[in-house]
Amino acid sequence: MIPEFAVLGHPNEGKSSVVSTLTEDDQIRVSRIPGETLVSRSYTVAIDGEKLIRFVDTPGFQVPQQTLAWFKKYDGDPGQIIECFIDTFQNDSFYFDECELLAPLSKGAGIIYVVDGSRPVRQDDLAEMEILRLTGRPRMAVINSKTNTKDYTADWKQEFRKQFNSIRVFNSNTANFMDRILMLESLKSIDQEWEPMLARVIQAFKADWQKRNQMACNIIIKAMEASLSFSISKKVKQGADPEQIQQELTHKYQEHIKKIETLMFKKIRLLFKHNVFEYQLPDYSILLHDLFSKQTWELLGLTKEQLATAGAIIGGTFGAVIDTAAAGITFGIFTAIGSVIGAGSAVLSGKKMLGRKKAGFLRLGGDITRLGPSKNLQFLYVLLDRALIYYSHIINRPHGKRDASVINQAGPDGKKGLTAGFTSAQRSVCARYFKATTGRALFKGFKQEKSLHPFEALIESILANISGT
Ligand SMILES: Nc1nc2c(ncn2[C@@H]2O[C@H](COP(=O)(O)OP(=O)(O)OP(=O)(O)O)[C@@H](O)[C@H]2O)c(=O)[nH]1
Ligand SMILES: [Mg+2]
Repeated sequence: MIPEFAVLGHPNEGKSSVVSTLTEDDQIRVSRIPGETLVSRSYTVAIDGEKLIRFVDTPGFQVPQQTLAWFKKYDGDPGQIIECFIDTFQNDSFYFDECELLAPLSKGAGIIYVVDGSRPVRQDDLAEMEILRLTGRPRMAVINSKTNTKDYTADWKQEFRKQFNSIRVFNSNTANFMDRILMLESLKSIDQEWEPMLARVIQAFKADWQKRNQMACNIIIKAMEASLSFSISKKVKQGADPEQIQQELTHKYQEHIKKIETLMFKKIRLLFKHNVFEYQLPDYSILLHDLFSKQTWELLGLTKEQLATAGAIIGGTFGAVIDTAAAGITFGIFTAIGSVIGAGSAVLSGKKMLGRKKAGFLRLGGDITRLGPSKNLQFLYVLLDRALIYYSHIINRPHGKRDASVINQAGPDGKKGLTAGFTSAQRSVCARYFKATTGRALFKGFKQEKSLHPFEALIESILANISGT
């Protein structure tokens, strides 16, 4: 036996949306048009195969006044009132929805009654509340305000105090993990019998969240490692146009890293169970800019001066330039992102490095140019900021929120990402990790492990912080 709650209410108040958010199930149909949910359907939350709690989505009340009239006249066993109602009307189409929505209660479900707090209380609502009281089932009222133009929360609360064991404001379009936990905490108080079971559910939810954060941390680190260490090389034929090679390599380099990032975003999205909908980023999001665009780098950390120099050299795109000033086919490192490292095949095969010129230059052995791994620590911060912004959007997006029109609310994207606020100790963790990761990409003997653990710990603590856990 697991705790089970039927989510009841008037049509179009947000019942399905509440169930969707509570169960993190984005397949549940939510619609602007009343009458979307026609039959009751249960949604079980299971973690690692263990079923923990069940919520039943139901159609809205259609004829509450008539139903209440019958309930008031009923003089049989109060414990049998729901069964008797269903027995009486199960073949009567007039009471079809009422039979459907009351059925889960006869099987022992508790009640979560959902109302839209942005509209006033009406007679039909009072009738619904009275019916629910007469069922005798443990019940909680939830105020889920659909708009913030008007607020009748106080009026609703006043009515609810007469009829419900617990009242909670829970917005299915803004609720995050902690709001869901608080909702479960409130459910504990509606019936003592459920208390231990719900305590267990809460504990399992928290452990699962922690596990997901660890997995998100791994996903982010894997992607960062792949991006930072990535390099691409090409044979240069005699008489080839260096500019064309540079463009080609830059394009390939950037496309590859963008792919890594896109895949990382997708993994995070799926980890947090946003399966059905491609997550639509808000209009203000930095993530709408290309990873390699000037806007991204400006917003996430490069100073005006750095940008000006970078822009002057490469005409507004970040990438790499071939150092034409050097004699022969020698390639220079451009520091904004990747770098063209003139590197001989000996270096690429990890054997012997050919003559190193001044800082940042590698003398080319003759026929191979290489772009990457990144030489710019800022690249790590840009990648990390974007990953954290995405994570933050995803974990703060409730599954029951479907309308694109309401997406544009204040969010985590500010000018400058989170890393701009890093302490010097945190920066040094990042710098060491960067050096080890990019270094290892070039020289096999380079040890990375020591720098990895502090970096992992740093990211894990940031994720816990962002999710308020
Ligand atoms: N802005 C906002 N819209 C909401 C909220 N909850 C629900 N909605 C919207 O209200 C409409 C109805 O939501 P549903 O969850 O389908 O409502 P329902 O009570 O299940 O409706 P029926 O199944 O028709 O009885 C949808 O357009 C939702 O997107 C909310 O908290 N905020
Ligand atoms: Mg519905």
